[in-house]
Amino acid sequence: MSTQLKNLSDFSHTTVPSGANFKFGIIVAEWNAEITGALYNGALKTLLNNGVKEENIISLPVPGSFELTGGAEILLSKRSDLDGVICLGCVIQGDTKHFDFICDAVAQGLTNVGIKYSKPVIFGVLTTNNLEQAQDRAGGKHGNKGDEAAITAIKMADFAANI
Ligand code: DLZ
Repeated sequence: MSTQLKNLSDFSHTTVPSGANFKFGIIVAEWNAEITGALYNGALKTLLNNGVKEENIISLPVPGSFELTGGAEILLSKRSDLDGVICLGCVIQGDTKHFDFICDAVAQGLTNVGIKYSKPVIFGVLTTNNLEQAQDRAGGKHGNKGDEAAITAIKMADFAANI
């Protein structure tokens, strides 16, 4: 798909606004921790490199990707000062239907939370057939989905601020 054309960490084709005035939450799923840890490192570094102040970032773990929706909902209900939430996870296809249920639920759930709060809730979730595909997108040959999620959060927070 598109990762053959675009590296997830290459933003040379686009203008990224400053994140200096924004506050973000980062919620990280603990399942597939090697991958989600790499996504988190990428997202954090990218926020900081684009002007977001360290004290304006709150980072929280949840057990698995399924819990990202609840985590985002709880965080935004308690922290109305946040401009958006970056949700990071990795769901790897197994032998059961779990993959489909989790992916569908998280995609729909995060969409709903974003609409409810009128704030960017970013889907930084890798949904891959195997571990290698995840590694390729967590700092490997296709870049880092965490970087992409952080840039998307800044862009959407800027979008909201300029309405
Ligand atoms: C149960 C489960 C499975 C099988 N696979 C994954 C996965 O690949 N990635 C992930 O983030 N979480 C997985 N989980 C855990 C669920 O997200 C969730 O934490 C549990 O079903 C408990 O609600």
